[in-house]
Amino acid sequence: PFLENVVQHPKFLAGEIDTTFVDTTPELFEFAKRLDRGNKMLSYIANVTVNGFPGIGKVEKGDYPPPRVPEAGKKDLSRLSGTKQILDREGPEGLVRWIKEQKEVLITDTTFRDAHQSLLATRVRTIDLLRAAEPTAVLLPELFSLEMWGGATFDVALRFLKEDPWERLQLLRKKIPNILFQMLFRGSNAVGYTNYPDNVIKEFIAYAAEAGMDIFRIFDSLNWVKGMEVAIQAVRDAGKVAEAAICYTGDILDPARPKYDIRYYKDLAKELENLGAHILAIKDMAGLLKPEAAYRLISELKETVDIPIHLHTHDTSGNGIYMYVRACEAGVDIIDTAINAMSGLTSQPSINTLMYALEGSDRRPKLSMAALNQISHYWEDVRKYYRHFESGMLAPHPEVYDHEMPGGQYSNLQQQAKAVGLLDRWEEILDMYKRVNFLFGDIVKVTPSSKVVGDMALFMVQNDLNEEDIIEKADSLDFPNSVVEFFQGYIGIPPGGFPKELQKAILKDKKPLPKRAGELLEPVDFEEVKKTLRPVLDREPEKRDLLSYAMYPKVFLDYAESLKKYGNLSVLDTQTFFCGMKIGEEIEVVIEKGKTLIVKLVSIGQPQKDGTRIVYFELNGQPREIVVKDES
Ligand code: 3PY
Ligand code: ZN
Repeated sequence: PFLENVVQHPKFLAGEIDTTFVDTTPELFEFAKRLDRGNKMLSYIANVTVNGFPGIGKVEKGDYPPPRVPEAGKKDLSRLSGTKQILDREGPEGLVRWIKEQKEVLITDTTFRDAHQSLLATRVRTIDLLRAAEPTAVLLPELFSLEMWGGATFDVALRFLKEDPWERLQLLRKKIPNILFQMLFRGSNAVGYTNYPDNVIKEFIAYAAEAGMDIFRIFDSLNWVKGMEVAIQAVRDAGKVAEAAICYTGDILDPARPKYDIRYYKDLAKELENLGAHILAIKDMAGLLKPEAAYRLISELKETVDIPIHLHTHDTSGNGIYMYVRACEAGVDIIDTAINAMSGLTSQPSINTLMYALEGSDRRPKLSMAALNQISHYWEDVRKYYRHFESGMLAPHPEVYDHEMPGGQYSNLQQQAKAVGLLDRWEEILDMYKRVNFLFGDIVKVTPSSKVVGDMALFMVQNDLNEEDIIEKADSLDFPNSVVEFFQGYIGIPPGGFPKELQKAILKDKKPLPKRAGELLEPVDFEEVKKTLRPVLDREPEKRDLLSYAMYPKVFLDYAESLKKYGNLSVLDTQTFFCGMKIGEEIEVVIEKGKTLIVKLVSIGQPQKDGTRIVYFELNGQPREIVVKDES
């Protein structure tokens, strides 16, 4: 009202009031902006304190000392030199030459991506990654690469963490200029769960390359090479490293599984090499590769292809280290491990353990044991902030060799089973997962094909169906959408094609796609997306916004909504982000360099008639009240 009075005053309207302060003191407006950002942050804190965090509910903050951030010394980051400089200087071919000259096995650290995707539901936030970034760059400069992006991180960052995944990539790049960055790219499904038009795949890769990505591990969830071609070519066009992956399925030691025998892998490896892959990855996403199988597979692949071989596994069975040692003996070039505190079980094997396992071997990596321990201590401390997302798996799980379900899916499907009241039939679901795999013709199971098998297994247990029923009662069954689309060919074609009779029964009057989905889908018109997003973002949309929206339209719009309501939440410490604050507690939030909010939670009022509560704060010493709706 005061301001309105001023601007309507006759003197003001007549221009007789001196308003040059508007131009001469822009900090006044900066101050207003900061207050606004402060209020938004308080709104978020008030809301999470009163209502809890989606999926975990209201939980109290743990009382932990600050994490032990390793002392990285005062290093000039721009003088660090590592594999990144080799790629930038010599290109992918030069990098490949260098890899082949190394005697030691090279190490990709997955702590920033797959490790937390597999142990903590992908929930690790940028702020915690950033604190580990500089120590990792300075103390472990001999690492081959850091897998730190892609897979499920893109979706989870936007959907649950309300963070921009592109910003994560750029911030980490600034702190780690010397180690190659690596991402997991799901072929024609990019970083999503569905097929995208080819133009989206190409634009996504080109932009990620510009934003600092170096190595793209490209896989297809059915090992369908056609589903990988567009991505491989796009990475080559961007001058980056195309790492084509074969998903390891079945068991080459088992003569009863001839579909995925050694010949299958050798032929596929050759095909990917011919297609222009710079590196071949063996992606053992469920941890099914047994030690002797690894020895045989790697030995024979080394004789089959000239490009380096990069092996990925999960330690679910507990055999990961022994398997890696055998792979090293067979001449594997690069392997994926995680920092000890984030390793083991459904995550990657521990690099700290592997260093001891390879003692006395000329393949032992060149890494500092002291540095590995220090960085592990940091993650040991930080992991506690994410305790609500732990899977609960306490011991190795060799049964994975039997059901073949990837670790990430295990806890997810359990949640799905719980949601439909089937948790007490979990053993049956596991058995059905295995049976569905054979019903579908023995297929690769990894995102998104693994979800199709999981959905079908749940559907069959829920409706008490067996294999015969599916064909006989097909007309009266309403199959899950993912299953119908799978048999239409939306995520590709499995080796040997679909079982014909089953495909007919499931599709009923629907037809299979005549061509690859990415070719058939209408290209995304990025100019149109720009028009959609302009009013939503209140600014000119950037390329990254368009790409995020193309991947996940609804998730991106919700993220934009959160940004408007609460501002940039990635700056908030992790415990407060998930648990809110305790009464009387004071925290600092650095909203940008040199700008800090000091927030104190004073008290929370009783619920009012309209279901709201007033939350009383002090913001930089000034009292503030925030009204929130109590959802309980
Ligand atoms: C992903 O696609 O996210 C995976 O990690 C598959 O193994
Ligand atoms: Zn993995």
